[in-house]
Amino acid sequence: MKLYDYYRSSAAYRVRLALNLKGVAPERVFVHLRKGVQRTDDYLDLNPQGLVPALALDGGPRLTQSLAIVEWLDETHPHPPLLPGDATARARVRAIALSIACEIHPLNNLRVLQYLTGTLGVAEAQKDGWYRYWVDTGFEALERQLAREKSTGRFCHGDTPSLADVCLVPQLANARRFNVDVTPYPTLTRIEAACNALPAFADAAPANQPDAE
Ligand SMILES: N[C@@H](CCC(=O)N[C@@H](CS)C(=O)NCC(=O)O)C(=O)O
Repeated sequence: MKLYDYYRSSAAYRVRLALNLKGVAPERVFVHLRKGVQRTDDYLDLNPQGLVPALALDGGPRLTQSLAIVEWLDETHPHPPLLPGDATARARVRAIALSIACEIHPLNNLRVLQYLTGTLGVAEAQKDGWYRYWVDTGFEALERQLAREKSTGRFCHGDTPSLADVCLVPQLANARRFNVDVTPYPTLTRIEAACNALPAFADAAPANQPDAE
């Protein structure tokens, strides 16, 4: 297995977390997003979307989209599970994960921010305002949800890490990089601290990757 990765990519960070939790260590290939390697013919041949992560499986198949990769890992390496056994609980965990992966992350992706400043000529300060606005909108809703729901435990769902935590921790790391004030989100940061106390989370952090700059 080969993971196409970039230390600062929060979508790749989700997959690194899931791999570490499962104890799976694929070969790593680093795709330098700031240098545009994701838009080269070689990489587009691997993933026509020009996004990381991608996971090339032995024998040929290539998986893309972080949540699809994490669910594939969960199905092929069931222990420890990243989704609960109960269908209603599974829907809750997926909803939390999707509230980050679909409602926050795509609006703040590198190519979106580059389109704002490059094509539309938006100033850096306005771009940063855009970034913070969409993070705050998503985090406010998630904080309200997690603070009031009884299924929230030490982690987003109960007392073991799940797909939801695998999405939350990278998004918080990304928010801090853009100087978002996370103090209004005490439940999210409490869960983040519980996650980061685990070696699987600490080892997947951007600063601890071989391609970190
Ligand atoms: N929905 C995709 C998002 C992947 C994605 O947006 N990756 C970013 C890094 S976090 C990327 O490769 N960006 C390259 C670019 O914007 O040019 C997933 O979950 O895998």
